[in-house]
Amino acid sequence: MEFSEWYSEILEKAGIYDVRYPIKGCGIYLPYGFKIRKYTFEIIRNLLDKSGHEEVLFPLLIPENLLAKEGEHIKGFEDEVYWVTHGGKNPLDVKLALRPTSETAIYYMMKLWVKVHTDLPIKIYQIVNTFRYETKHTRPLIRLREIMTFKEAHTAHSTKEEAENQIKEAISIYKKFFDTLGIPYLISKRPEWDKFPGAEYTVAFDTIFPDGRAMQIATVHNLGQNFSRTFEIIFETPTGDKDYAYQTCYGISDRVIASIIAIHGDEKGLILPPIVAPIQIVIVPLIFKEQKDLVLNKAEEIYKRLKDKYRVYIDNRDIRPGRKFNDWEIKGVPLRIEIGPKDIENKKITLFRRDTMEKFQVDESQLENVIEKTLNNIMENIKNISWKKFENFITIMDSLDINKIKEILSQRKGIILIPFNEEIYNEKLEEKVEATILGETEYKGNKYIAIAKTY
Ligand code: PR8
Repeated sequence: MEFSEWYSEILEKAGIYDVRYPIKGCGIYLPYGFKIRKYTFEIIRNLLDKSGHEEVLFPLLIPENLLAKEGEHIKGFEDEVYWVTHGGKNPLDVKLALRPTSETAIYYMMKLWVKVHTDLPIKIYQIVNTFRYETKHTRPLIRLREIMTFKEAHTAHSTKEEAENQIKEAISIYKKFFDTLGIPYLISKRPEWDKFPGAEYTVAFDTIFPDGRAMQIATVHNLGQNFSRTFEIIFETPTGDKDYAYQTCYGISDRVIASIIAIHGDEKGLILPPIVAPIQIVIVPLIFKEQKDLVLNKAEEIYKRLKDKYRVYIDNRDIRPGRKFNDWEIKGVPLRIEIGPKDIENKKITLFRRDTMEKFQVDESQLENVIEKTLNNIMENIKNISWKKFENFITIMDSLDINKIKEILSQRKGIILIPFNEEIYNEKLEEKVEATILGETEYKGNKYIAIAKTY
C-alpha cells in the first residue's frame, strides 16, 4: 500500500486524528491521538524544564506593527499570515495577526524585562497553536494551517558565545527527545537561502518517511542580534557599556506525532514507543462460559498488580478475542496479556509483543520482571529498526553526478550525500537535481551536502 494511503487510513482506524473539519489544514485530535500527543510533549517539557527553561504563555494575536518590525522576518512570513481585521462589525484600528510564530510578540516583551546583564540569560518556551496559510499541499499533522502543537523556545544572552552554546544545548535536547522516541535524524546547517527569516543561521533535524521523502522535524536558529536591534533589547554589560542581547529560538510541532506514526508503524497498524503509548499493556480475558468469573477475576488481579506502574487497560467487551487483538494491534499497544483458564491452572501468563508479533508464556510470579524487560526491549528494537531503515535510505556519492542523483531521487529517494564543495553549493544545484538541498552536514566524520525530496 502506498504510504500516504496507509497514513490516512491509520489516522482514522487508530482513532488519532479526524481530517473532516471543514477548513483546509485543520483537524481534530481524537482522544487516543490526544493522549499520544500529551505523553510526547511531556518528554520535551521535562527536558526543557530540567535544562533551565521556563514555560510561559503569550497572546495569540500580534499587532501588525510588531509583526512587521523586523524586515527579513515579515518578508519570510507575509504570504502566510492570517489577519484579524474586525471586532464584530467594527474594523480594527490596527490589524491583528494570528501568530505564525512568536518572535515579535515575545521580543517586544523581552525589551521590557532586560535592563542589565544580570537579567540574562532568559530561556523560555511555550506550547501553543500557531497559524500559517500554507500554500503547498496540506497534510494531516505534517503541513497544517493551524499548527496545533507548536513548541517554541526563545532565549536571550549577554554574549555571542553563550548564544552559541545555547544552540548546542538545544541540539542536544532535541537529540535526546528524538532518541527517546526512536526517531532517526540527520542534522544539517540549512543553506543561506533556506534559513529562518531573520536568523543568522538555521540548524535542522530531518528524518525520512517510509516513502523516502525527507521531513523537517525540528529547527534551531541562531538569531544573533538581528531581532534585539529591531526590538531594542539592550542591556548594561559588566563594564558599564550597552549591548544588544544575543538570541536563539528553536521549535518542533505536530510533525513529531506524524513521525512516531509513520516511522514505527507497519502494515498492521501503529507500533507505539511504550513511553508515549496511551495504553502500554492491554489485558484481554479469554472468556469461556463456565469459567467466566475465574478469568475475569484473574484479569482484575493482574490489572491491580500493574496499574500503579503502567497504563493498563482491561478489554472486557463482549466480542471475539480475535477482534480485540486486531483492534489493539492497529492502535499499536506495545504489550498484550491474554488470560485464559488453562494458563490460570498452570500459573502462567501469555504475553504478546506488538513490535515482533511474538507470543510467549511467563510464570505468573515473574510477570513484573518480564514486563519491565520486554518494554525496554521493545523500545530498543523499534529504535534499531528505524535507524537501520534510515541508514538504508542514505546514499553517499563520491562526486557530483546530476543524472545519478536524479535517478536515485526518482526511485528509492531518501537522502543523498555528496562531498561538500563551496563552488556547487548554491540554489542552482537545486534546480539541476530537481530536489531540495537540506544543507551541509557531517556524516561519519566527513562533510557533505545533503539533498532530498522533501515534504
Ligand atoms: C520557527 N520560531 O518558527 P520554523 N505544519 C506543521 N509543522 C510545521 C509547519 C506546518 N505548517 N511549519 C513548520 N512546522 C522558530 C523556531 C519559534 C521556534 C514545524 O521555526 O518555522 C517544522 O518541524 O522552522 C519546523 O521545524 C518547526 O515547526 C519550527 O518552525
